Amino acid sequence: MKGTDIRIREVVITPVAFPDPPILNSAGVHQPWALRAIVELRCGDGLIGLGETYGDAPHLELLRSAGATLAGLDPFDTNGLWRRVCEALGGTDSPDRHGLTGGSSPQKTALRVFSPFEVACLDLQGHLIGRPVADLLGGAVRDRVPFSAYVFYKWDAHPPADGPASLVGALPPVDDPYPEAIDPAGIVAQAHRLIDQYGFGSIKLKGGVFPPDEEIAAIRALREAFPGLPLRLDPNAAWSVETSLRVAEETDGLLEYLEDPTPGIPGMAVVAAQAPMPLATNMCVVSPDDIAPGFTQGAVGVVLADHHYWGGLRRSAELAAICRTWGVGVSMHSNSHLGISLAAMTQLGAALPELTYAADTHTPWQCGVDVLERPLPITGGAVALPDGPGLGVSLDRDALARMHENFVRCAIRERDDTSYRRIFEPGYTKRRPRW
Ligand code: GKR
Ligand code: MG
Repeated sequence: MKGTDIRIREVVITPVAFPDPPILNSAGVHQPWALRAIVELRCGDGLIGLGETYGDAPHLELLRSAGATLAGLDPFDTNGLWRRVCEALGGTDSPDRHGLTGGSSPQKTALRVFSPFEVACLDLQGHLIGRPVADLLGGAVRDRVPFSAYVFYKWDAHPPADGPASLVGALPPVDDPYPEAIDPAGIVAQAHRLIDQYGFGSIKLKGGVFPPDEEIAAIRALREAFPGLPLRLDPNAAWSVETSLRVAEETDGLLEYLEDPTPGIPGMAVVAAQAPMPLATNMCVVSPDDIAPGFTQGAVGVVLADHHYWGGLRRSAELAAICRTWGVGVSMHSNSHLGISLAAMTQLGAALPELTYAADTHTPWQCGVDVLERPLPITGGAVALPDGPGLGVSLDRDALARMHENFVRCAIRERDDTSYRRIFEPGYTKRRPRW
């Protein structure tokens, strides 16, 4: 390292778009393109650190203003990074519109903007010392990180983009191997496909789409089809406390955890006090300020860490340590993402003694598209910690350029599952709780 100028010289933020199948949740349906931003921190000697984050327009604007202050920063100085990001944002509070990861605050906004830069700094640090990021997080406690099959209710295909649907711009070329799934048989068939291809050892059903009894029937069908696999159900706060308690009772013995059945810490606490299984969350304990109320009220038994909004990998490890102190389990949350995020989750998951459950990932829903030269494969339901230094992945510049071109040409600038669904069902609204 001696003689190398390791300071950051250039920050490059590239927004990209990739095809996203029409999968359903309690907010609506996924738009035809998912947006991400790829962050590159370039320092002396041509070294590049990579990060990945959301690609929505308001977030991009904040990334750019924070990124503009980073020249000259030492990539080992992540405290200095935090200071610069906070100064650049000046207390901005930028909520995400889909609301699937809880409320917003200036602190949560800063943690979200900081995250991809922190990951890129850790990637650089790893390259500089020739060690994987997991070593910078305390060392690997496992060499394979387990992920679960993420099963979604789904339309067969995006409706044709004429008439009002032209608002989203040209539809991506169809390369979606997953047929319609709107009932228990469709859900079981999709789970079989995911498990056959990736070997997942647990299953999460994204609920909150159909009336609860239909989703309970889907869980029963999954239990029958996969007697040995742990199951989870996540309706993204679509149910009242009363409905949540009924579903919890009816799924007794079927679920390893029930995720965000109802909105808010107080409601979750009432359900948690009576439910026979632990409650998990990526909606009510979603930032440092939520930890004390969430844990003292006993609202959750499992937190789904997500480095994209918990402030990067080190702060996610801190969150896991706090969970350990409180006897709360740890899993990992996912939104549509690409391979840099999967690599970051793998490095973190490898180094977290507290990871008590297989993590979520949307990777299969990318349908093979990525910005990486060699995306990390999921085999036997897990991702092996890569051998190389840093995150262990490198950019495919041609793919990055193509996916940036997708971004420029598609008309989507913010994730908005509700407005997209409303194009096809004019009366559709997002209601939490809905049942
Ligand atoms: O991608 O539709 C989706 C999911 O519903 C996602 O947005 C959620 O944030 O997967 C997430 C969850 O666990 O709530
Ligand atoms: Mg969830």
